Amino acid sequence: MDMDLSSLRLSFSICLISSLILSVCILILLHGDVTLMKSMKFSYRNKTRFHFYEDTLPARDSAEFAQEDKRDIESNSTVGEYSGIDTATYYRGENISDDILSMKPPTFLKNYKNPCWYEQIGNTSNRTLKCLPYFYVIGVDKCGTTDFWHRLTKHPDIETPDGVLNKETHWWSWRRFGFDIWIENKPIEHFDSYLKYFERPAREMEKRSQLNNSQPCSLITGEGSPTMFWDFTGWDKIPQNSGRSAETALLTPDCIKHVTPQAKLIVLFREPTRRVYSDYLFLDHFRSYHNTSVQSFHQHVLRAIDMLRACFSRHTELFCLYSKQLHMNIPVRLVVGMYDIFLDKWLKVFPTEQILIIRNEDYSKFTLNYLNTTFNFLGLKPLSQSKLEEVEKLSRQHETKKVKDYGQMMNATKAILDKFYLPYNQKLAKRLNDSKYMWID
Ligand SMILES: *[C@@H]1O[C@H](CO)[C@@H](O)[C@H](O)[C@H]1NC(C)=O
Ligand SMILES: *[C@@H]1O[C@H](CO)[C@@H](O)[C@H](O)[C@H]1NC(C)=O
Ligand SMILES: *[C@@H]1O[C@H](CO)[C@@H](O)[C@H](O)[C@H]1NC(C)=O
Ligand SMILES: *[C@@H]1O[C@H](CO)[C@@H](O)[C@H](O)[C@H]1NC(C)=O
Ligand SMILES: *[C@@H]1O[C@H](CO)[C@@H](O)[C@H](O)[C@H]1NC(C)=O
Ligand SMILES: *[C@@H]1O[C@H](CO)[C@@H](O)[C@H](O)[C@H]1NC(C)=O
Ligand SMILES: *[C@@H]1O[C@H](CO)[C@@H](O)[C@H](O)[C@H]1NC(C)=O
Ligand SMILES: *[C@@H]1O[C@H](CO)[C@@H](O)[C@H](O)[C@H]1NC(C)=O
Ligand SMILES: *[C@@H]1O[C@H](CO)[C@@H](O)[C@H](O)[C@H]1NC(C)=O
Ligand SMILES: CC(=O)N[C@H]1CO[C@H](CO)[C@@H](O)[C@@H]1O
Repeated sequence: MDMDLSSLRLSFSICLISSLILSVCILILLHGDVTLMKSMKFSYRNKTRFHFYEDTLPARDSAEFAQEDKRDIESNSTVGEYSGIDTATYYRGENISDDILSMKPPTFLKNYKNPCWYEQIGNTSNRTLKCLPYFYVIGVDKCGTTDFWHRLTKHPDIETPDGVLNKETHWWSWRRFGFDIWIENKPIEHFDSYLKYFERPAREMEKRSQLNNSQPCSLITGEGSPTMFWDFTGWDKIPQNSGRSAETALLTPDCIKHVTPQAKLIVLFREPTRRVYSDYLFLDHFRSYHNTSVQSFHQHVLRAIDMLRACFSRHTELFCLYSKQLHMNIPVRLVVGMYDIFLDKWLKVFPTEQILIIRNEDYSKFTLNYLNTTFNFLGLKPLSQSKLEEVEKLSRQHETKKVKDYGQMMNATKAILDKFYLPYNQKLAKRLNDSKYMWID
């Protein structure tokens, strides 16, 4: 057990290095954007934002695509532009979150399994292949997503994105709103910056497609930002939510469904009391003070529960769970383990066939089977038994010795947390019709 809880120090080092590299990349990207912004502002005012290729025929070869593109330019076609809606929808180059729900969704090329389209460069016949994720590992933090991702992406038909650990962008939950961990006012990352995470996979797909253009390209890409599942604290920055309450708000699932209706989602859950302790120890790395102990955990759990109760007494449950202010101040991320509440939001938008739910405890025990299940879920070709075993034997990722360093949480803390999570676990077990989500095994 505690599979994502050993060798965390190593992971921290990797994280640190990745963060450094990421920062440099962001700087480079931002710098690169300066020129883009100027020309894009022009386009934006003229309401000729992206050009999306409208593909209506089955797999065609590149020469035909080029022909079609030329025709579109010559006829001044507006086919595939973002948004027919008059309100400003795509604030490229401005420090305002993009209005995803007003964008005209891209029309995807039929000869790529992954959602991809051609974007025209300026008014030339040059174009680049742009891609969005075919799948998302949406969460949850400290439920073993890094290990899962590491093994999953050993499949030869999966290309990893750029981003932290070649896994996380945190764009849907954080970066599109200018958020980061405990930060709420970074410069906004725009949709085109998000697409940059998938530039390399897109190039690989194009290469593979050109090698064998009689076959639809079977390469896919995805991302695994564990905050996606639960962090809806940017909800009030979504323009369609003005005048809406937290209960009726449109959230990340709605936005993803809007741009990629066929997206496949994978979520890993773990017994929430163990998860939140692991989370607390993990977050020590990001705090300005390092005062972490089983005692501080106990005190902080009590305070977190008080803060939640105080909020619930004044506001609705969802309002509190989506409150940026609460997330900025609460000393323990208790909210993350209230799985049922967030799962409800995803299931309201996506059909169950598009969501794969895995318990971390089961994945740890039957890694090979769950990987095989996931490959099937993603419509990937099955791997041979020997290849599966090879992937299974890879060393555990993101395990941490932290619990060993700090010791198990106190029994009193565990009792409080178990009691706190019980009703949410019950609801989850009922929703999924499976008592294993009570975590009494
Ligand atoms: C394309 O649009 C420009 C500017 O709106 C216009 O001057 C030109 O005639 C159009 N070309 C075609 C082929 O419609
Ligand atoms: C396309 O761009 C070139 C160079 O930027 C410019 O000279 C030309 O007029 C543009 N064509 C149209 C149709 O806008
Ligand atoms: C089109 O792309 C090629 C290769 O990236 C580049 O060399 C060329 O200058 C581009 N042409 C225009 C008109 O942008
Ligand atoms: C824009 O970005 C800066 C950080 O560079 C941030 O402080 C600011 O609050 C952001 N938002 C607006 C609307 O300016
Ligand atoms: C193209 O795909 C077909 C069918 O999967 C395969 O038989 C052929 O070897 C592939 N060609 C290349 C160059 O990969
Ligand atoms: C550190 O923890 C101890 C014991 O839990 C507490 O008394 C102290 O105030 C804490 N310091 C900070 C800066 O949180
Ligand atoms: C993996 O899934 C495939 C397709 O359902 C199945 O045929 C195969 O037996 C599975 N392999 C293992 C090791 O479970
Ligand atoms: C904590 O609980 C465990 C298992 O329930 C028990 O074995 C242990 O003695 C308890 N520790 C204390 C200090 O009560
Ligand atoms: C729930 O699961 C039980 C046992 O697996 C099954 O008999 C029952 O029909 C299921 N109910 C629903 C609503 O799916
Ligand atoms: C505000 C802006 O950039 N307007 C431009 C829109 O496009 C026309 C013709 O392409 C330009 O003349 C305008 O300057």
